[in-house]
Amino acid sequence: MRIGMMCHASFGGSARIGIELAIALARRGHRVHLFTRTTPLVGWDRSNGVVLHTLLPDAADTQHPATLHTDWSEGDLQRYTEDILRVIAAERLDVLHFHYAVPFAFVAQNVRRCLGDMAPRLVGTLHGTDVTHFGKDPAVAPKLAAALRCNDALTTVSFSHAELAAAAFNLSSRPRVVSNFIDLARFKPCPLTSPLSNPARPLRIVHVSNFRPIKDTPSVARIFLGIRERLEAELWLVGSGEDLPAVRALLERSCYADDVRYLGLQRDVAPFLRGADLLLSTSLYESFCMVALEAMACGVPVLATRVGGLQEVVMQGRTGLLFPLGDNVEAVDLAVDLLTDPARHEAMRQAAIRHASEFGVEQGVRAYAALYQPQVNDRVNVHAPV
Ligand code: GMT
Repeated sequence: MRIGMMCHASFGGSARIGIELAIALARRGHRVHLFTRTTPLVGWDRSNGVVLHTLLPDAADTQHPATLHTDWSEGDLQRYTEDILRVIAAERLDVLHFHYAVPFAFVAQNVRRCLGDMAPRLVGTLHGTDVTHFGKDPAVAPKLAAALRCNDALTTVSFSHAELAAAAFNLSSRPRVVSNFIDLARFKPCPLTSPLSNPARPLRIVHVSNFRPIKDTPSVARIFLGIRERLEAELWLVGSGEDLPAVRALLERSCYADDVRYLGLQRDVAPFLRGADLLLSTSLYESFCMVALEAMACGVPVLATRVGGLQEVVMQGRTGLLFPLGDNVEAVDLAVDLLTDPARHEAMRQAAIRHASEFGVEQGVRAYAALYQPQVNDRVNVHAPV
């Protein structure tokens, strides 16, 4: 097939899924065009077989790399749409698929407006704050809902997020669920023995995020300090973002400041996950939580808030432990119990590896490729006037 893919270029799960899907489809012999604002920051290699179309030179993007650039100017949107229309005409694209609705659902809507039924099959994937943030914004939500109705198929990454999306945009049916996927060749445990059986190093808790308020990273600090009062442990913080200075200040005021490592933004988080005993996620909401899946694939149990799609990604009590949002005391108790029980930790680690093996690239590619074929029943939204 001839496929166009739109996604953000920054760090972040939706960009990674869009880019990895594009590359995987190209490897399977499809002709794939990727449309991004600037060159993707993660996972991009010119020899990957995907044709990259960027709107701007890389130096023109001055936003923090962990931020999704959603507020495009009208001019940028128009030029991006025109570039895509040119490629559709020249290459006769069969499919145009976006990952993350803002601003790409509006581009798909423009394509529908220009080409009507001659448009390629339009597929949209909702990822997170495109629903939870923009779906609540009265200035954006109605327009976004109208744009989403232009798609032939709409998907999202978990059942709980599908429910939220249907309510936020008043959709006639829930988006289909296509789970996120990871490269299991990259996210794998090493060595295959429990890190807990290595007395030579302290227990290691890792947190990976973009340190936005939705990640509630001050709770990462508080939970770690609670654990540290009861156990020798260190905290690895991977990533960067607006709340990192406050988190750092909180940790540096404590007597365990020397037990924290600040590792910054990393293109490849696998080595940091692999060296950890526990992944800690304190998000107020996650539609999925890619890093939870990546950690499990590396043999690292997850301790996370019981929110959104995390309840589908982590098997409670088997591949990780979920605690009620805001109950940091419970989180500390759960962590200490697990980290002081090597047999239970090892069982959880093995279960996590097995469970994550069901989320390989092949599964994701197969599910999306099926959606690219026109089907009678999959029109979540019959075309409304645009
Ligand atoms: O929605 C966002 O805030 C950003 C988005 C992204 O591009 O990283 O994250 C969402 O999509 C990821 C990939 O599907 C999910 O793993 C994240 O859970 C989700 N974030 C939220 O729901 C807050």
